[in-house]
Amino acid sequence: MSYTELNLEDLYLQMQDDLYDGLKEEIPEQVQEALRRGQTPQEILDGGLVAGMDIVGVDFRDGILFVPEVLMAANAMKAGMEILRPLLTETGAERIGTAVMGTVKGDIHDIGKNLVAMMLEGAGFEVINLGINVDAEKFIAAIKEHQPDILGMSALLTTTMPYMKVVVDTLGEEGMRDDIYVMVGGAPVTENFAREVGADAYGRDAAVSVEIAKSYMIRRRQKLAQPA
Ligand code: B12
Repeated sequence: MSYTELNLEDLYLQMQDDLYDGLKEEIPEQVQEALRRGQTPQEILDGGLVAGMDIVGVDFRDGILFVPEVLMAANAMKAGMEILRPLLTETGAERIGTAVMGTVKGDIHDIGKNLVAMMLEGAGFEVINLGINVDAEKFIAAIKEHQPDILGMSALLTTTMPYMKVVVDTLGEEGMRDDIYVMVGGAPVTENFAREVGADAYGRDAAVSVEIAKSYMIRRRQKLAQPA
């Protein structure tokens, strides 16, 4: 199908509808069309992909959609994100820091975490993305290996959120807590919860998370530049 005759608003509505229906072939074409019309990756995420996934989320909660349908929608979303990935990660900027990221143990949701990872890359971070279902041992091993400035943990389930505290506590036991800035996020996570588990920051969405990470790096550099 050609999307050229749809106006921009209808193109976004079509994108949301097709994401809802898990149409993995259509979404990339629509994303391309939006790009052709000069839309930015952020506008496409907000107006099409994330907006569509929000509707999926509501109907999943209300028992109208079930896991297989949501999985199809998630795959369609990922197909769209693949088109945006090079644009979100392309950066002329110098490396400003390193981040290790993962979705915590027991949790397989990775769309939001991957979005944050892509946008951090776009902002000049090197990101080591550990994927889903990551336990404390794996986080610690990656931190020892890569010596990142930032650890980012994602959780989308109320049952897996508490595992963030396990990781933070393990960092403490290993004597590594003070050397790393811990950021947490995911739909059920809140500022308060972040504080409770001993994280340094909560990222509501990808754009805010990137700002927080960047300003942390500036503070860190200023601190390192000060004479002891
Ligand atoms: C897609 C989806 C799935 C897909 C996941 C596919 C994938 N590859 O990710 C599938 C179908 C596999 C799935 C499975 C399940 N899901 Co689900 N899922 C969703 C859904 C609809 C959307 C999540 C999403 O991708 N959102 C879009 C992204 C862009 O948003 P986001 O994740 O919030 O990320 C943003 C911010 O939170 C933040 N962020 C995220 N991570 C991080 C990390 C850091 C470090 C920072 C700083 C910021 C940050 O930035 C992101 C970008 O802006 C949500 C509904 C919802 N409202 O969240 C339910 C939801 C999370 N799922 C839910 C449930 C119950 C399940 C299942 C248990 C269902 C089942 N019975 O099997 C399983 C769990 C399996 C498991 N062990 O993990 C519930 C959780 C309820 C609860 N209170 O815990 C929800 C809320 C749906 C609901 N309302 O009932 N799910």
